[in-house]
Parts: sequence; C-alpha cells; structure tokens
Amino acid sequence: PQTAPAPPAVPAETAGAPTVAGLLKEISDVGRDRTRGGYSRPVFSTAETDLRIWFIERATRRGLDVHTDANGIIWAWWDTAAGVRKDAVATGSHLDSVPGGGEYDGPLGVASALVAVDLLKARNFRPRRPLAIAVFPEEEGSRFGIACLGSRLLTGELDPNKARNLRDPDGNTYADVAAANGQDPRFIGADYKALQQLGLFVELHVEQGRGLIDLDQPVAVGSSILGHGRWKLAISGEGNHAGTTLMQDRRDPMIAAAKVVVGIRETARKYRDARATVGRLQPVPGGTNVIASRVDLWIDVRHPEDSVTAALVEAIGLNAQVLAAEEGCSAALTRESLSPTVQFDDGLRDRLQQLLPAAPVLATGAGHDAGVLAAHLPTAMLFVRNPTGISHSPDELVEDRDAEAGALALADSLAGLLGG
Ligand code: HGY
Ligand code: MN
Ligand code: MN
Ligand code: MN
Repeated sequence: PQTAPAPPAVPAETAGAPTVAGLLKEISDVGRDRTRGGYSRPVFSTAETDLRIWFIERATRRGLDVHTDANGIIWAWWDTAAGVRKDAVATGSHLDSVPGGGEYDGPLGVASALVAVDLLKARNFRPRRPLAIAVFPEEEGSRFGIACLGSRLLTGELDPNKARNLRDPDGNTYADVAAANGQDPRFIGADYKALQQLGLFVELHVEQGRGLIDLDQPVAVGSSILGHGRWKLAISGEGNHAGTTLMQDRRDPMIAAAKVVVGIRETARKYRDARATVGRLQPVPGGTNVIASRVDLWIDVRHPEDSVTAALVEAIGLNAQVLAAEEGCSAALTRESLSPTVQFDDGLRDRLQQLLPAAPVLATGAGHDAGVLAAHLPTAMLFVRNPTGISHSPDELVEDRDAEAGALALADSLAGLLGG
C-alpha cells in the first residue's frame, strides 16, 4: 500500500524569545525560486502549504485556537475568558507570493502577528476583546488570476461559482485545488458569520515603495490604497510556420502585442499619477519556430481616481483594436478584477496615530486584503520600512531591527485596541 508522504518536518522554533527575524528565518528556505530568484509560493502549492503548516504549528504552540475555513482562510483565535467571538480585533496578512517575489510581502505581517501575541503575553496582557490572526489565501492572485481571492470570497464580493471554476495555468480549478487542501468546495463563499465576529482589522505589511526611507522612520500608519485593476488582452492572428511563411503573408499577433505594450506606456504617461504595467505576456502556442496564433497579455492599471482608471483602460482597449487591425489581427479585452481606491477608517487611523505618535501616515500603491475588508469593517494598515524601496522582487528587504520595531508597534496597537 502507498504510504502517505511524511508531513514536512516543521523546523524547530528558534530558541529564546521569538523574533520576527527568527520566525522568518525558519521559513527562509520554503519556496525559494532557484531559476528566477526570490520566492515562488503560489497558493496551495507545496511551498505555501508548508507555510500554512508552519503557521498553524506556531499559532497552536502559542495557545491560539486555529482552524482553516472553506475559503482557505486560516483563523487563529486568542479568546477572552468569556470565549464569545464578537467585536474581535483581527490582524494578519498572506503567505502566498508573486513569482520570484520577496521574503517579506505577506509573511512579515503573519510573523509580526505571532510576535505581537508573544509580546502581549509576556506583559501578562488579558484582552477584553478576542484577537484573531487571519491568513488569507491567494492575495497576489498569482495562481488563479484574482488578487485577494480569499478576502473577496469571505466578504461575498466574489461569486463562489466563478471562484470554483477559476483555472490555474495548468488547468486545475480552484475547487479541485481547495479540495486537495482539505476545504469542501461546496462551502466556498461569503461567510457573514465570520465577518460578524470581527470588529476591525489591522494589517502589518512591508512597505513596497520608498516612503519610509525618505521619512526616515521604521513604521508608518496607512492612509489609503491606490485603486487598481487587472485586464486580460487576447490578440488573435494566424499561427503558422516560421520558415515557410513570407513576411508579407503574416498576421502575427506578436507584432501587434509589441506595439500594444509600448502604446500602453505612452497612454499611461498622458494621465498624471497613472501606473500601467504588462508583467505577463504569453504567446500561444509559444514555439521558437512558430508564428503565434494568439498572444495573451495582462495589464495592471492603477490610479487614485477610479474614473481615470476606467478612462485609461478604455483608451488602451481602443488603441489595441487599432494596432491589432493594422496587423490583420483582432484584440479582446476582458476585466479580471477591479478594486476602488480605499481610504482607511479615519477613527481607526487616528487611534493608531495616538498609539504610535512617532509614526507618519503613508498611502500605498499596493493592493491588500485590508483594502477588500475596508468595505465591510473598519480597517487600517501599518507599514514597515523597506530600505531598498523595491518589492515583488528578490531585492525586497526589511532590516531585523525594523522588523522588531514593526512587531512592537503592532503589539502596542493591538493592546490599545483590545482594551486590556
Ligand atoms: O499587486 C498588489 O498590489 C499586491 O501586492 N497584491
Ligand atoms: Mn504583493
Ligand atoms: Mn502583500
Ligand atoms: Mn496584502
């Protein structure tokens, strides 16, 4: 009989008082991408599953009550003596990464939440409200294409049938992958009972720009999240042989795609403060000696005003039609996800500033689960300095002393919010 593969040994907890740097060191070899550098930890991959096992073990060891819900969100509860789960203070982040991503985007917030619990317990802190650490699946949308998939399912923002049928690049559906990870796909979807247990959510995250370098501070309080969306552009032409097809006889979608990508930058430059990125482009079938029949490319567009994002995408789509037609090709643009610009809850932001008087206020250009939850409950973010100012790259960095400063800031924030 097949013996089940032994579960991955969870590395021994670092001796001494746990630190964020120590916890991150424990997982620093999980999901390393030997070809692209950095980390590739797609949701429910072996790597991200190993991180889930690591988190569940570390949270359980701290006496938290841990379970994974049907949406793949891991909840770790520090209950009050009364044991009633309502008006909870929630914190947490994600463990999945972009391809070739950094060590901190996501895991920093998860590890800091564990250390914040250690710091509060070391103070003999007794929370008057329950605390929940939440680990959201597919925040990056790197495997199934929709960012913040877990929090969008939790809040009912994403239709569960659409989610169940999402396919990863290998054709696996989210339902199959979630089932293989132990979730019952029939129960994927809005979880208002879980939402009603939460009073607020504070996410700690590595800063993904230069703000804290320029402000020369280790920690900032978040003010807003830039509106952003993702569109897929499929440019169809005529696949053919690279050797037997004369240049004048071609309808090559790769030529149209090349012009479209340059055109996207030119169009974005016309809108102050707009950002438009093509980070993923896939010729089909993708042979060296094959003229592609189709080229799929994905466009990430962001702007503080949602109406400008819409206008920018409209212009990009029209330009793509024209450029495709010039090459005898056609272009089809479909929206994959769209998140409006989010202003964090004023009251919660002000409260965090009272609790962290030295921390400046900073906007972020990156999307987060806190942005999705913001439509349903008061949310806030804390950012920790990244001395390279680079993210979604192996060059993302947090100095150990700033990582500990972030966990202390989170602990002080949670203490103030939990009313111990
Ligand atoms: O893409 C983003 O802004 C985030 O890192 N998911
Ligand atoms: Mn990210
Ligand atoms: Mn992130
Ligand atoms: Mn996030």
